[in-house]
Amino acid sequence: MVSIKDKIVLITGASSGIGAACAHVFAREGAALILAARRFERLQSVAEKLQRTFNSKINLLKMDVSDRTQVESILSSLPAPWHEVDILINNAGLSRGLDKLYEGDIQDWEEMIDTNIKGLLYITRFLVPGMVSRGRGHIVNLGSIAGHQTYTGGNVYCATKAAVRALSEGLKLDLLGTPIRVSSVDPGLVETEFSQVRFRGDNRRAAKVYQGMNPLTAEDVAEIVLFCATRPPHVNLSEILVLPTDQSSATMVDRKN
Ligand code: 8X3
Repeated sequence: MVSIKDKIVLITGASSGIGAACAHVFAREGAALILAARRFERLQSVAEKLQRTFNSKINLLKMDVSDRTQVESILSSLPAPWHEVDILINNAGLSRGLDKLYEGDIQDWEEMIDTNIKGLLYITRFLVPGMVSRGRGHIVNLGSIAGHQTYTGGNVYCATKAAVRALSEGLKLDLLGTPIRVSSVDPGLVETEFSQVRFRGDNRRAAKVYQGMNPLTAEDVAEIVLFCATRPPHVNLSEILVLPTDQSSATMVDRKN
């Protein structure tokens, strides 16, 4: 395992779920964190806990990745040395609804496309040139099994994750000849607020997604992100599809009740 102590790690969507779990494991390994999210109070409570436990250096950004002007102005005002991001974890993302495409809510589509694709692009476009000029860096994108297999009602969400997959591949191609690494970590069912967000707070419907099966936890995924980031410099884990043992495809899930 290569040390990431004092490396600067920027995590989007860090106020909860996989983002907050990544913050925890990277703080545990001694990284300096830039945590970004829209929900600033939740971000503060994540940061306070990490500072208490690991005495971490943390910079918080109240940022909506889908707002290009905001992304550019906030990232350009990062003080030295914080702007020298070593590891970018593009985690911010969401799903909205499971409607048939021809009945879908266009506002839901905009939100998913703006966050999952355009948000990832804005941050990446801003930070990767610095990585190239410094000759070091790693981008880890959070994809999904939904980018590999489309499921009923998944239409636009699946399309955004297929786009993330294509963007990870495209970025790796474009960075060939540099030492910058690109990884895509693509989980199946992970029990986070993901389904509550998808179903807009319908907790019963959200709970059914994980009913009778043993889903991944945010921590399971965060440890895999850390594993990608701590390989020797010549090792690029390009794509990792990670499923719960109780899941074998986007739609095949073994439920005990
Ligand atoms: C989250 C996994 O299967 O609910 O991206 O789309 S799934």
